[in-house]
Amino acid sequence: ENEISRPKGYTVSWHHNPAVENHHFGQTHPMKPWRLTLTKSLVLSYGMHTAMDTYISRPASRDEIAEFHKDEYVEFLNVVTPQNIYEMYPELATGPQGYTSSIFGVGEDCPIFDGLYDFCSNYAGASIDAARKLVNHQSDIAINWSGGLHHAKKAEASGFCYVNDIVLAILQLLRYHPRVLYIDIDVHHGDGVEQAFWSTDRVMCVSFHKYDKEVFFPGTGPLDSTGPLHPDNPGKNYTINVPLNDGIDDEGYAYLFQNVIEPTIKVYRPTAIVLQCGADSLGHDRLGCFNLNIRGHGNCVSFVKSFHIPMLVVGGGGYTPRNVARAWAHETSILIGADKTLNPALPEHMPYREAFRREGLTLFPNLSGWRKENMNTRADIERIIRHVREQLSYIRG
Ligand code: ZLM
Ligand code: CA
Ligand code: ZN
Repeated sequence: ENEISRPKGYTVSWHHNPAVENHHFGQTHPMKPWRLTLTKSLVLSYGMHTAMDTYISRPASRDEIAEFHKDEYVEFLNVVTPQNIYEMYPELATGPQGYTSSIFGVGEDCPIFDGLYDFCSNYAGASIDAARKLVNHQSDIAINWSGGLHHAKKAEASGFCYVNDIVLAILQLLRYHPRVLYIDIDVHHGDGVEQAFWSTDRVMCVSFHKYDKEVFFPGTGPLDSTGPLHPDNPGKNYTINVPLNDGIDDEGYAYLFQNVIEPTIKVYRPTAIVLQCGADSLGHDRLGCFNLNIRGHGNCVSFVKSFHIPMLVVGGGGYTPRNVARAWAHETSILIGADKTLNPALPEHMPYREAFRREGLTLFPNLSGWRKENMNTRADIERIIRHVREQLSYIRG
C-alpha cells in the first residue's frame, strides 16, 4: 500500500509488544487479546507505521507495578498459575464451574490464565514507556492500544483488568506535568483511575459511560459523584461523571463530548491528556449498549487532538474484535493526520482480511440502529452539560 508521510510539526509514537497478543482469558471469555493482532494488521497494511516512531516495549518491572499496586498483590500475580491456585487458596475451589470467592478479585471476570503476569507486565510496560516518551519530549502523541485497563484497583483485579496501566502512566506524567486530564470513552465507568486520583486536584478524571446502578458494571459513576465532599479536600470537584442510557448515537455523543471536554480543558488547563479509547462504546459490541459508529468514536479523538496538548492514547474494552481493530486503526490515522487520505476499502493484501468480511471490507461499516433504541433525550444531554458547567464554575480561578 501507499507510504504515509510523517505528520508535520509533531511526533507520534506507537508502543506495542506482540507478547500481549497471544494470551487467552478462556475459550468463551469476551476479552480477546487477539483484537490487537487485527489492529496491528490494519495499521501495518495501511502503511501507517511509517508515519510514527514504533517501539517494541519492555515488560514493566515489579517495582514499577508496585508504584500503585500493593506488594502482596503484585507478588500474587507473579506466582499464581492455573495449576497452583487451588493449592494456594483451597477456599476458591467451590462450585462446579470453579472459583467463586474473591481473593484479590479473581473469578470469572478475572480468571487466572497461563502467562497472566507476562500479559500484565507487558501491557503496563507499554503505557509506562509511552508516558516517559511524552515526559522526555521525544513524542507528542504516544499510543498503546494494549493498555487502558481502567478497573484494576490497588490490591484487586476487576472487570478483566489486573494491573492499572493508566494509573501507572499518569504517575509517570505527574513527575513532570502539574495537571493531567484523563478522558475515558469506554462504555464502562473508569472507576479504578477515578479511585486512585479521587483526592487530588492534579488529575481530573472524566468518564462517559452507561450507568444503571446494580445492573450495569461496575455500577458507579452517577452525575453527582464529583470527588470528595469535604471542602478542604483538594480533589473536590475534580471528577466528572457522564452517565448515559442505552443507544446513544454519534450526533448526541459528539454534542455532549464537545460540550463537556471543551470547557473542562479551558478551565482546568491540563498540561497532558490521557485518552482511554475503549471500543465497547461502538454499536454491535458484544457487551456494550451504545450505537456509535467508527467515525463517531474517532471524532472524540480528533476533538481532543485539536487542542495540541501532549497526549497518551490507550485502548481499553471492545468485544467485537474486528470493529475494535477498525476503530483503533482509524484513530491511529487521525493521530498521524492521515484520516482524510486513507482508503476506506480495506487493503487488498493484508493478514486476516477474511475476519472483516461480515460487515463488508470497509473501515466504516454501519454500526448504528442496532439492538438498542436511543434512550437519551435531548433534555438528558442538556441536563448533563448544565451540571458539568456548574461544577466547573467551582474550580475556576
Ligand atoms: N459474571 N465467561 C469491562 C468488564 C465488564 C459482573 C456478571 C461473569 C461479562 C462477562 C467471563 C466464560 C472494560 C459483571 C458477569 C459471567 C459477575 C461483565 C467468562 C461473559 C463471560 O462467558 C463469559 C465463562 C464472562 C464475563 C460475560 N462480565 C460481561 N460483563 C462485567 C465486567 C472491562 O471494558 O471496561 C475494560 C477492559 N462484570 O457484570 C458479574 C457482575 C461475573
Ligand atoms: Ca467510560
Ligand atoms: Zn468497557
